[in-house]
Amino acid sequence: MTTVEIIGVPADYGANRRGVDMGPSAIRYGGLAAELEGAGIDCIDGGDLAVPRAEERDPDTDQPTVGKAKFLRETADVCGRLADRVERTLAVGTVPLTLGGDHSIAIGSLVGAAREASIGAVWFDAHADLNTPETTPSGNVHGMPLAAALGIGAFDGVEWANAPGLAPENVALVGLRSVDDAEVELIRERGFAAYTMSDIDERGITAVTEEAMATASEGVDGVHVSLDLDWLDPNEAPGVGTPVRGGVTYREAHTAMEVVHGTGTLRSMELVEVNPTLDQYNETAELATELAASAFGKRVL
Ligand code: B3U
Ligand code: MN
Ligand code: MN
Repeated sequence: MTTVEIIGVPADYGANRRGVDMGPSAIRYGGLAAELEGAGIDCIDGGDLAVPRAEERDPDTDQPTVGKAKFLRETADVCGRLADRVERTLAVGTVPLTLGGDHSIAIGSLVGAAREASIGAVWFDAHADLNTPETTPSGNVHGMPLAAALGIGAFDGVEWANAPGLAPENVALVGLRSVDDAEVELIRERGFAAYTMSDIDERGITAVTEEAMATASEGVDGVHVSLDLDWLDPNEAPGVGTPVRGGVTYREAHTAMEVVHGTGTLRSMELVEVNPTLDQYNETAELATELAASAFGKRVL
């Protein structure tokens, strides 16, 4: 029986809007443990990492400056501790399910998952999250975690940020529709497996997700699935900080998660960018719990 450990990370240092720090509570209230139990999963709630409130911090002063990235010291601290937790969880044969928080926490998830193993990563997101401290238009680290984990840009050689066992050929991005020029260049240059919404329209979510999972799992120990709720259309998931029209539907999202489960390669997962202050009756958090359950094998019959 699969055992999943929930790790809450109430951090919003990397986002441009406040509120994602309430994500872990909202997802728990949304019924995560019950949904996972419905999937036949043994579920442990490991509680939340301690994260000091962003109001107590100054984004610009007293920071180790790495390009234009904001709140880097705080992000490094949170991600370092999350990486240790993820690594320990995996070491005892348990699957970490991390609840954000903004997407910058994925640096910690990836580093922890890729310390003692080789991994692939599938990034379900409207955005590519491949900006660097030099190319970022916003300074927000939630637009950079994939670049950081791959040691791209000024993150090159920054130990807390680079995921040792994650190779670029095992990265796939799914659902892109808001990509900055520098990210487009990087995707082309490095040849990342990247699927836009047009690819999903043309080929269907099943074929695209199967191909993404095959790329990510080729020759590695397992796959990390990073699910940014802004991957979905804002009609389905209004409670996110940076909604982008034209995302996947409710059905497509579930189908993709069922494909993830069907591959048998899921090793760690995270749900990020749920912002309860922008949500309607917690529906985005509830959707996140449902999608996690599908990824872990929940079926109607
Ligand atoms: N690419 C933009 C916007 C963005 C990325 N991720 C989110 N928004 N959620 C940036 O700021 O890097
Ligand atoms: Mn993201
Ligand atoms: Mn996004």
